[in-house]
Amino acid sequence: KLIRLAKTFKVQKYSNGTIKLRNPHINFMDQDILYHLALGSESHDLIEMFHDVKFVCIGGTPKRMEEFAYYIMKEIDYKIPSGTQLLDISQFSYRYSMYKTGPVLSISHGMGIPSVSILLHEVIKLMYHAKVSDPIFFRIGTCGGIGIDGGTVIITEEALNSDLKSYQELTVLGKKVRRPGKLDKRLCDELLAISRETDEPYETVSGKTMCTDDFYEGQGRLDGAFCDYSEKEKMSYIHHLQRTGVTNIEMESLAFAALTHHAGIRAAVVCVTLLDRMRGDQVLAPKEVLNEWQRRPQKLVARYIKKQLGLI
Ligand code: R2B
Ligand code: URA
Repeated sequence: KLIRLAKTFKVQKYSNGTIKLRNPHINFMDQDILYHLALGSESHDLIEMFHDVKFVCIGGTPKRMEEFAYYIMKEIDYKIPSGTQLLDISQFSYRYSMYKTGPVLSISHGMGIPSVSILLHEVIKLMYHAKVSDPIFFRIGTCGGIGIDGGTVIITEEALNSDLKSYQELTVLGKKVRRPGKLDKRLCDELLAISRETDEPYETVSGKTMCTDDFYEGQGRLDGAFCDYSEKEKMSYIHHLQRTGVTNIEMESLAFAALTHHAGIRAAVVCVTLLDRMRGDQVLAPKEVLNEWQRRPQKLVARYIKKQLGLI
């Protein structure tokens, strides 16, 4: 079985680290339009534009990912001509935003599994068309903590669905297909080790992340438009999650883990908690505090990238 697994894993990449698409149809197409990125394999020279990418960082909002692009630009000392700005490469898709800062792509993914799945299909194909070698993917995001203070950074060990199973189940041609919500263990450990090198006034931990299809009832909140359970029932559910080893809840990690794993791409999910779900449901921290918290996953990933580039 191990040999079979190893073989399956091997076929996902060529020996130079470029991605081997698990789709025989793409090669027979005249052109592949990456519709939601506003890019195409014939309309754009994707190799020229993207072949030097090493890190793909995705996160929920266009604004946060624009800020990350400028932040990483400063951190890796990447220069653009003075008086110029970074360009939103996907601006005419009116769906996602994408910025390129040297070897780092910074892309917004919207909210929820459908949105991040569409993006990942196209970004994985982009890596293939551009002949990118061994890219590493990060999701830098936000989440709710389970018995964990707001402002804590959590690195996902594995992503679980709402039934606490470690796979994503999707329906393909009317049949159920399961893909494991696996993330790169070594990358998770490296990120944890890096977090311990600095003396930040907040904790960075790792744990299991439950990924849901809804922010309100799907995460057991009492403050949605609908709620058919009591506070006691909610709390007993949250305690059950904690006993199962769930440290946080968000809405994209499962598809992110399943699709990158299926493509043979090393990947990590780094999220900051906006609140402790043991204590409440509403996100109450002031805007400035939330903004500072949201920079914490970015800091950790930037430090990893700088190390990989030999800058520190
Ligand atoms: C975290 O925050 C969003 C919901 O507020 C969702 O995209 C997620 O995973
Ligand atoms: N994102 C989520 O999905 N849930 C939270 O509680 C906070 C952010």
